[in-house]
Amino acid sequence: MSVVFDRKAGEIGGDGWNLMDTQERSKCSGRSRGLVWYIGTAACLGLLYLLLLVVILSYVVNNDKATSPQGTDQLQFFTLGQTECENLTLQWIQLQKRYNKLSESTQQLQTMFSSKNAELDAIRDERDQLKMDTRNLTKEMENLTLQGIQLQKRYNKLSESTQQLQTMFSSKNAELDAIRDERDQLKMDTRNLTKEMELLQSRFNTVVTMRDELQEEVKRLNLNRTEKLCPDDWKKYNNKCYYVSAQRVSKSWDKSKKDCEDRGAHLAIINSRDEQDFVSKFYDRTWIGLSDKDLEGHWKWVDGTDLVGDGYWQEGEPNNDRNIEHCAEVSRKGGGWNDMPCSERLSWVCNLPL
Ligand code: 2F8
Ligand code: CA
Repeated sequence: MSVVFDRKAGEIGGDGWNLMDTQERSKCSGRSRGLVWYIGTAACLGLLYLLLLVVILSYVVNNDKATSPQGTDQLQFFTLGQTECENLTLQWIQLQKRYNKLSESTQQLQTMFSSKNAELDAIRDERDQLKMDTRNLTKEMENLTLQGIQLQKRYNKLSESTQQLQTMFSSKNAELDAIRDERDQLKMDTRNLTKEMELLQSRFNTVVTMRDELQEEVKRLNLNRTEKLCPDDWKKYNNKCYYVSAQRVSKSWDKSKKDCEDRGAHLAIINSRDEQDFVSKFYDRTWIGLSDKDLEGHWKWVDGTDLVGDGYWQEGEPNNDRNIEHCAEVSRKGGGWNDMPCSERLSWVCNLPL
């Protein structure tokens, strides 16, 4: 007898199984009903064998009544019945053994079935978990895809900006290179000019020395003369020589002072009304050698002597207008003095006693 396990239905089938009708099979279906079914089958088979035994015995009795003498017949019948009974007992024992084996197989199958069922449940759980994981992963993947798209957009924008910056950087670099070249050129020019200036300064110093020597020589020669003379283009007035700046040339007070000193004289020092009138007639406005640069209100001449007396100030002067007037000019307006900002550019007059 073979036994088959139907995984789908969870039922057990086989040769004995097929002996049952459909209704009985459905009654006996299911895991717990297998054992009952086998016991039922065995009982049915037992009953069948008993029935068969009764039928055979009755057949033998009837047949012997018709064919054989009475005493011999009874003995033969008994012998036959005993043999048949022994056969049936043997068959019953074999059937019992097969039933036991079948029970064992059923139990094993039952165990296997339970273990397989547990395995199946575990696999189902695993599958469900995997399904859930897959769903989560799909969602995550969708999110990541969205993020990826946004990231790509940002990357593209960043790339554009980088490119623009790169372009700007290149242009600035070129500009920087040009400026560097220019700077280097200017440095070289400055070096050359410095050298040239040093050369000119040295020449100028030589010329100044020569001029001073010549002026000394003129002074020495003049001392020996009975009639003292002023240099060419200078004016002589009351034992003083006067240099009057050229027309349309103007300088600040300090530069005018320096010019006079370079000529071996000083910015005009005025000691009398007569001299004041003489100086005021050359130009509308003229620097003279008087200032209060060192101390406000303390007027001094360029030779370091203080202004003695009231001087020849115009009315209301010196007024140190806007607190920036520290140098004196002669202006034709009344011919008197006025204090002015020293940076003002005016004509100037130098003088030098003979
Ligand atoms: O420019 C400065 C000058 O301005 C006037 O003269 C035009 C002032 N005179 C008066 O206020 C009367 C100067 O004092 C001044 O120096
Ligand atoms: Ca003034």
